[in-house]
Amino acid sequence: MANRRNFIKTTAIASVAVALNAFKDKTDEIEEVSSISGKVKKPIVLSTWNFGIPANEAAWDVLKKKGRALDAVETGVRITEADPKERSVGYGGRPDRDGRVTLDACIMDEFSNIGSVACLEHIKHPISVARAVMEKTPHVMLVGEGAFQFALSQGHKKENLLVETSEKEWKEWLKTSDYHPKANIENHDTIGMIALDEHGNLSGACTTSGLAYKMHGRVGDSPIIGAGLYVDNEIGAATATGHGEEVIRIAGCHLVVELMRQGKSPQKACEEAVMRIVKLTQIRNKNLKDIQVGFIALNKKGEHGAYCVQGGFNYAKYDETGNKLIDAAYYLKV
Ligand code: SD4
Repeated sequence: MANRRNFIKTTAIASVAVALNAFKDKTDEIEEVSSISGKVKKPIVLSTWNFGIPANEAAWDVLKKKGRALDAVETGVRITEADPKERSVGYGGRPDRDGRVTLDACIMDEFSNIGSVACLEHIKHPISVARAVMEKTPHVMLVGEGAFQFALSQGHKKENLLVETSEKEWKEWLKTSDYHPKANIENHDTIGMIALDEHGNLSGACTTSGLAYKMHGRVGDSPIIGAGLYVDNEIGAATATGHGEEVIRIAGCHLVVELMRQGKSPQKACEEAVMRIVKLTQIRNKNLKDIQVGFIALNKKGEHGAYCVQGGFNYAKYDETGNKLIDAAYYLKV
């Protein structure tokens, strides 16, 4: 450790001395966290809601073969995207108020490469399109028709994603057109997945059809790096579910990761981010009962945490002890 510290200090002095010295103490802390390999719990994967269980299974198949966290999270969330019975992600997702299924997704790897798509229609696997944006374009985000054309160019097929049940429900909804997104509908929303692989690297993926009956063109937090997902391979990763507008307002997942950088545990970091939402809801004179947001987080040591505004949010954790659903602790006790 001492040698390592000396090395860091020497390097700092030799290169950008002024800038790095300002952050020297913090750098030492970060190195300590990432260098205690004996205590790191890995691999581990976390994902939101009940559908995290089968998604984690697929991710674990990659992780247990010493695969890359990036491949694990993409493989994992594709399971949910392809399932027509999951009515809030990918194929089978509920439509917007015009009856159009529009999908949002993003992905982030251990090198801080990022890719994202928003308001993408007719494509079953937005997460893989997001990955292609990351790996094959000079950009980080494509939306709407541009994202769709890019998906076709990458070999994705145009498909009808509106399943019969969703169409029936939407037609029923049109009779009142009452838009009040509720918390925890059917216990599943966005799937956000974060993983730490055998090599000690972190990645994350997040994919959703967004809030049912949203305005056409509405984009939530899920495809926005820093809001619905954030990964810093030196520190940790976080992903979110719930009312995207509230997550975007506090740049939620970036906040969770920055709180971990300041030394907070993943649990404390999630709690503090939720408290920021609670406070802003009061300042804005809105009713907290109408809001649900949940965060899950993982740090470089493989420690995890989760917290949400109100009860009902759960997440799946797969590590060497198995694949389990865990109820997240929550703020609003009434
Ligand atoms: C969104 N956060 O579009 C997503 C959807 C979700 O509960 O998780 N809904 O705002």
